Amino acid sequence: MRIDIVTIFPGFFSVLDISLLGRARQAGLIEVVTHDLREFTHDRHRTVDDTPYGGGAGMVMKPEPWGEALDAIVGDGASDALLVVPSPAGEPFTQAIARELAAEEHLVFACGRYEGIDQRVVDHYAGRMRVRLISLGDYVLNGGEVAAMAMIEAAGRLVPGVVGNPESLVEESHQDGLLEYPSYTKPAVWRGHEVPPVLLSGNHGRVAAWRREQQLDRTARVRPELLGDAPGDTPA
Ligand code: 6GU
Repeated sequence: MRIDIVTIFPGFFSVLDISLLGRARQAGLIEVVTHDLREFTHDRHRTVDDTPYGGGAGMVMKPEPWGEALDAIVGDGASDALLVVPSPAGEPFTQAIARELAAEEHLVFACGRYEGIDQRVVDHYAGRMRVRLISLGDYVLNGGEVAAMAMIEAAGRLVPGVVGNPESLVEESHQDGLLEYPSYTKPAVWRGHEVPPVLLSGNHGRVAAWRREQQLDRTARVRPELLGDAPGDTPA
C-alpha cells in the first residue's frame, strides 16, 4: 500500500517511523510519503490560506496549492487512488471504513487546517477519482493531521502482514460489532484483585462463553446503540 499525505505540518507524521507501522514501512508493506503543501505555493510568504468569500471568522485554504500538490501525486488525469479528506463534516470513521481503506492500493490524505479547504478542491477531484470526507468523531480538532494519523494507524494494521499474529485482529473491539472482553495476565492475584477464576479453569468452552457475556455486558452498559448490529446471540 502507498500512502501520500499533503499537510502544512509534515513533521507531524514522523511518529509513523516508529512502532508497528514503522516496522511495516521498513518491511516494504506500507510506503508513506509526506508532502509539504507550502512547497506548492509561489509567493514569498508561501501563503496557503485566505479570507472566506461571504465573510465570517477564520481562514480558508486556497485551492491552487492543493491542486498543484495533488496533481503532483496523482497526475493530471483520472486516478485509481482514493482521496481521503479528514473533515468534521465527513462520514464517521468506523472499523468498517478502516477495513475499506486497508484494501486500497493507494491512499492520498489531504489534511486541511483553519476552517477547511476551498470546496472546489473536493468538487474537482471528485470528477477524477474517488473522494471520501471522513470525520474522526463529533468534536473539533485544529486540523486533519491527527485524524489522518488515526485513520492510517487503524487501516495500516489491517494490511496483511503488518500485525504479526492475524488472530489478534479477530478478537478485538469493533471487529465483531461489540466491545472487547477484559484481558488478564500473571500474577493471578494483584493488589488483592483476583483474575476471574473461569480463566484459570482450562475449560475453553466456558472461557469463550464468559468472554462473550463480558462483551455483551460491556457493550450494553457503555455503547447500547451497538447492540442492534451485533451478529449472533444479540439479546432481545
Ligand atoms: Cl477529520 N478534522 C478536524 N479538523 N476535526 C475533526 C475531525 C477531522 N474529526 C473530528 N473532528
